[in-house]
Amino acid sequence: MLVESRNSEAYMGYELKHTVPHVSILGIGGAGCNIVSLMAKNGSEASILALNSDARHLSVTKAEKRILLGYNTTSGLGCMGFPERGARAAKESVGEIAKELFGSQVIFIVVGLGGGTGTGAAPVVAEIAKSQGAAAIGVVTIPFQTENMRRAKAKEGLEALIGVCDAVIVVDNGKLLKTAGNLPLSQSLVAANRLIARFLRNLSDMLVEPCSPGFDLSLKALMTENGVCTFGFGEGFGYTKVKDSIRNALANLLLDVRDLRKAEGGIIHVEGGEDMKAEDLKEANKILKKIASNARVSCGVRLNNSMYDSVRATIVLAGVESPFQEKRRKLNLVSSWLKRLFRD
Ligand SMILES: Nc1nc2c(ncn2[C@@H]2O[C@H](COP(=O)(O)OP(=O)(O)OP(=O)(O)O)[C@@H](O)[C@H]2O)c(=O)[nH]1
Ligand SMILES: [Mg+2]
Repeated sequence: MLVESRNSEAYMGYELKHTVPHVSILGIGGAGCNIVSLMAKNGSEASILALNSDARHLSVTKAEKRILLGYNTTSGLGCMGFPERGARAAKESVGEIAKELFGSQVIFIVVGLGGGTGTGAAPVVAEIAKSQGAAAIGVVTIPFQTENMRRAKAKEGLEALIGVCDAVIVVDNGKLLKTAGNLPLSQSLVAANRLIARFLRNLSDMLVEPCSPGFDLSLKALMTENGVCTFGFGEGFGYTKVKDSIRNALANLLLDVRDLRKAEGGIIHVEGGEDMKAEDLKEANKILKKIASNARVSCGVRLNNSMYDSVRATIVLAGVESPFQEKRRKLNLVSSWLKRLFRD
């Protein structure tokens, strides 16, 4: 009897280990590396990797594993704004990238669109992730309004990524900087990067440590079915804390969304103390359902004993359309640009 129960314990341990997905978070290019640097050694279960064709920048990036992309293509000097070079550099390093990604089930690809390395390499890396059977989720910023030339490149890069990834979470750098607060420029970019790092940490923790029954499955379904996504954070205090945190998160979405009613899916993740009530969460669901009326909405909760009379909400909206990027079915989206890259 004892032997039998020991065996089933061991079996359960095996089962649990194999039902929790292994998550990798990859930063590519300057912005991607800056963001993942803030995540390395923060206690996250996810593997943190940094990829760049710029050797100097990579040398100051913090990550568990750093890969210099395409030395023969770029001599370690970066791609100087040319995505074609970024794609070539990534293809040169396919073997090393594939080896590092092996065994990951969910791969977040973090990139500032508009430059050479990240914009060009991200779709190639996403292809590698998909060929290994992983879910590939892009997490990208779009350039500031002032970066005129880069915005066109970013649009093409985004189309290419949508064509390969299961979902792409899009953040407008202009909105991100506003949300980060009124700080001197050097500090505000770091604060903005912290917001993305915090979001990634939340998201990967939600996948690894499910916070409500079935929530991880809804999260996976949402992340892998619905083209362009975006997110927002909100806080609330006192009697109306949950309601206010949802409203604030929706008011602070990090991408302009054309019509919230057209969103296909929504996730509310609420973190708060023991004073949170089940009624509050029903209310949260109702609010989001009212605003994004066509969305399938799921709600997850995390108890944080150090919080009282306040909550923090994260909202992810999936299948949205923004003025930057029209919504189109992703199967039709393998753009000519991507095909060109892969023909090279
Ligand atoms: N949020 C955020 N955006 C950044 C940061 N650095 C750059 N960006 C944005 O990302 C875009 C691409 O810049 P990089 O990431 O430096 O470009 P890259 O991928 O390294 O490409 P090359 O340097 O041309 O090889 C820029 O046009 C900015 O809009 C950063 O630290 N944080
Ligand atoms: Mg660079």
